[in-house]
This record gives sequence, structure tokens and C-alpha cells, in this order.
Amino acid sequence: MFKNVVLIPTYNESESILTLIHQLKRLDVDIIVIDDDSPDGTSDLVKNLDSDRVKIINHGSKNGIGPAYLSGMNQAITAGYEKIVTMDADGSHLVEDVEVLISKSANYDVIMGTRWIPGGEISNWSTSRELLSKFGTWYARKCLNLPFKDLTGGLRIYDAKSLMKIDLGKIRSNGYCFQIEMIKALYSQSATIYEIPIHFIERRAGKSKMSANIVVEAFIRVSAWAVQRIIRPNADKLHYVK
Ligand SMILES: Nc1nc2c(ncn2[C@@H]2O[C@H](COP(=O)(O)OP(=O)(O)O)[C@@H](O)[C@H]2O)c(=O)[nH]1
Ligand SMILES: [Mg+2]
Repeated sequence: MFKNVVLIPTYNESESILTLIHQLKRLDVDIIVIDDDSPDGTSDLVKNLDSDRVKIINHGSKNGIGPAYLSGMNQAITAGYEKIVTMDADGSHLVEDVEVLISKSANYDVIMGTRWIPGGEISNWSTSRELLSKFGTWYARKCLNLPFKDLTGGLRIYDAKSLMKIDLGKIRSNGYCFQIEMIKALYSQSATIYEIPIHFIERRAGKSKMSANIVVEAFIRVSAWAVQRIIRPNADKLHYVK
């Protein structure tokens, strides 16, 4: 067993997952794929690899990246991994950037891969997705008073000990709001969080799972948290602590 693990949530990623796993194998990491019963057979492809370094969690029906990542994090913590990388399956996150995250992770609880700082880059993304992503981060920054430049990205590395300090059961977001809630929870516990620039490349195969429901969930949750912050400014500190 390596000391670091990469978590990859999948829903219908049969065209991408094996390429990514192959690329990741040059790093000293184990891999856990968390699949929500993909009809395209993603989980069978991973299972058939029959590799000690690659595990699959069959997570049940499609329920968003939040619950999928939480299953993966709980398994990774129980197994005793030190650093937990999270990344998309579709090739949008580069293994080169994962390497950089790992190399800088020793002194931080969380490192976030960030598109919207100097050195960060996006390729092939539609203007509407870029605007939505930038608006999402801007809105969450303002509502939650978080000093970060990319709150919705999926490429991160968490220190397992820092995750053990929060009650992961309190994280309730299903969609991409999960990424915001994780940072909100860890920041409330004074975690050290650092951003590094990454290159995000929009997928070439398969389909995005972004939907109106995901946007609505994030908007409603973040707005409600903003109101909560005004009423009880220190509530998060108690809410998320283990
Ligand atoms: N397990 C699981 N993975 C999901 C779900 N929704 C999205 N994903 C995965 O999360 C990652 C990011 O999703 P993607 O559709 O590429 O989002 P986009 O890049 O914002 O368009 C991919 O690896 C998806 O397969 C879900 O409901 N369950
Ligand atoms: Mg994608």
C-alpha cells in the first residue's frame, strides 16, 4: 500500500477511466474509484483491471459527487492513507498537476488546484461554463467570506488527519456544492489551505453531468449559509467539529 491515495468519482466514464488510471500508475499512489452504478459498465472495467493498487466502491444509484467522495474519504481514512487526492475521471485534471499537489502537500491540510489565479489555465471550456464557474466561486466567496479563488474545482489534496478533525457526516451537499462545503468546513476548523494554479482541460469523451439541479442546490445552500452566518457567525466551528 502506498501512503497516498487518489479518489475518482465516476458516472458513465467508460471512455476515460482506464486512460486516467494508466497515467496515474506512474505515481506512488493507490486509486479508489467510486462509481454510482454507471449503466455504461465503468465499474466492470475497473474491476477487470484486477490490480492491488486500484479499488472500486460500488456506491449505488446516482446521488452526486458529495456522497460518492464521502464514501471514498471514509474508506481512505479507515485504510490509513496520509494524503487523499480528489480528481475528475474525464481527463480534465492533469496527472502532472497531481504530482505538483503531492510535492507541495507536506505542510498543508488542503491544497486546492485553482484555475483562476496567475498560471492557471482552462482549455476548450464553453464561455457559459467558465462564467458559471467564476460566478459560483465569486458568490460563495462573498456569501461565506472565504479568501479563495476557485471554490468549485475538484482537483485537491487533503491531509487525512485534517479530515479526521471534522465530522464528515455533517457534509450534506450532493452536487458540486460539496467542493464549497468541504472548504467551508475545514476553514471553520482553521485548516491550512493553499491554492496552486492548474490547467483544466474540458473532456473530449463522455458527457458532463452538470445540471440545473446542481446549480440550484449550490445557490440555495450557499444563500442559506450566508443568512446563517449573519445570525450565528461562529456556528460552523461547532457544527463541523468532530
Ligand atoms: N460517483 C459519481 N460521480 C459523479 C457524479 N456526477 C459526476 N460525477 C463524476 O464527477 C466528475 C466530474 O463530473 P463532470 O461531469 O466531468 O463535471 P464537469 O467537469 O463540471 O462538467 C467526473 O469524474 C464524473 O464522472 C455522481 O452523481 N456520482
Ligand atoms: Mg468534467
